[in-house]
Parts: sequence; C-alpha cells; structure tokens
Amino acid sequence: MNIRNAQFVRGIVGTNDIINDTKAQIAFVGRSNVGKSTLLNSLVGNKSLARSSSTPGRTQQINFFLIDQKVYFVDLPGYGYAKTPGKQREKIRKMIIWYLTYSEIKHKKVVLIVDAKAGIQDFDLEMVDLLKAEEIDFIVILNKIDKLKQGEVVKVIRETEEKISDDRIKIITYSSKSQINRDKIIGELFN
Ligand SMILES: Nc1nc2c(ncn2[C@@H]2O[C@H](COP(=O)(O)OP(=O)(O)O)[C@@H](O)[C@H]2O)c(=O)[nH]1
Ligand SMILES: [Mg+2]
Repeated sequence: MNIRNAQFVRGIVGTNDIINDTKAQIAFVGRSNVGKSTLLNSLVGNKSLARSSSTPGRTQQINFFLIDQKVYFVDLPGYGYAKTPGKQREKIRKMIIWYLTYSEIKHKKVVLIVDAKAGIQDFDLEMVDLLKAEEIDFIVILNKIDKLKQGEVVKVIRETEEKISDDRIKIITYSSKSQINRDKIIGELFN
C-alpha cells in the first residue's frame, strides 16, 4: 500500500466540524521532540508536510492532514516538555486528553511514539493507560533507533514490552533515516 496524496487541511485547538467527519483518524502522539511530525512526513513521503523542528514544544495545535481523500493523519502537540511553561503544558495535556476521549470520532487509531534512547517514560505510560481505558486501537513506535547500538535496541524493546504488558499491542522500531519498517507501520495503520 502506498500513499499517493497528502494535504494539510486545518489546525484546531478545540471543538471543530472536522472532528465529526466520518473518515477514520490516525493520531500521532508522544512527548515533544520524539519525532512525531518527521514520522508522519516519512510515512507519506513528503519531508515538509508536517512541520518538524529541532526546537521541542513548537506544535501547539492539532493538525489534520487528509491522506488519499479517505483517512486523516492527526499530528497532536507533544506532551511533557519540561521547558514549556506549566500552564501551557497543562493546556496541551488537556487538549490531547480531550481529543483522545472525544467519543464522536468514528474510527480512531493512535500511533504512540517513544524516543528509543530515552525509553518509555511515566508520561507515556499515562497515555498507554488512557488508551487502554478508552479501548483505542494503538501501536507503539520506538523511534530514532539509528541512535542506538544493536544491543540497546534489543534491551529497549524488552523493557517496553514489560512496561506495556499486553501482547496484543504491537511495538515497532523505526528510524526516519533508514525508513526500515515503514511498510510494516503503514500495514498496521491501514489494516
Ligand atoms: N536521529 C534521528 N533524528 C530524528 C528522527 N526523527 C526525527 N528526528 C529529529 O528529531 C527532532 C524532532 O523531530 P520532530 O518530528 O519535530 O518531533 P516532534 O516534536 O515529536 O514532532 C528533529 O530535529 C528531527 O530531525 C530519527 O528517526 N532519527
Ligand atoms: Mg511535531
């Protein structure tokens, strides 16, 4: 399966018509700077679609991209970035929770992205618990594995499996540099 067309539709910060669109939505969530926007770009094969940044905490709205006229990719702001002021951080956290728990969205899948070097953190586990409680279908991406040695990759996969402790949840390693597992991720998202 290949993505042929991807376009930015709009960015929202709260209730908006687009939420009630009957198309499926695949949301990218994770801490700031883990590579959410870069992963989204790498899946659609367009390096500049979602704005990626080396400065964490830049995306502060929920961005909708229409993929092949049938699915939305939804780029959520990153949570848990220490340098974002507390009030703003809480606003972002609430926005993410609002989006994930909003029940009107018909088909929702989530890609939870973790920086493989940092490993899965408390904020991520909070997200895992929320996704489980809401019965949202999700996969976990251990991202930026180009920064790890082979032994470290094996270790972080094992640690993540232990912390998530649910065999049904797929854990997939990725790097936007090598793009190995790109087809596997796309397969999981569009099955
Ligand atoms: N080494 C490496 N760097 C990456 C990878 N993916 C993203 N980055 C870098 O990580 C930084 C944050 O990426 P971005 O996509 O903006 O993260 P976001 O805040 O989660 O959306 C940027 O400087 C990217 O170039 C990857 O797979 N490997
Ligand atoms: Mg981003």
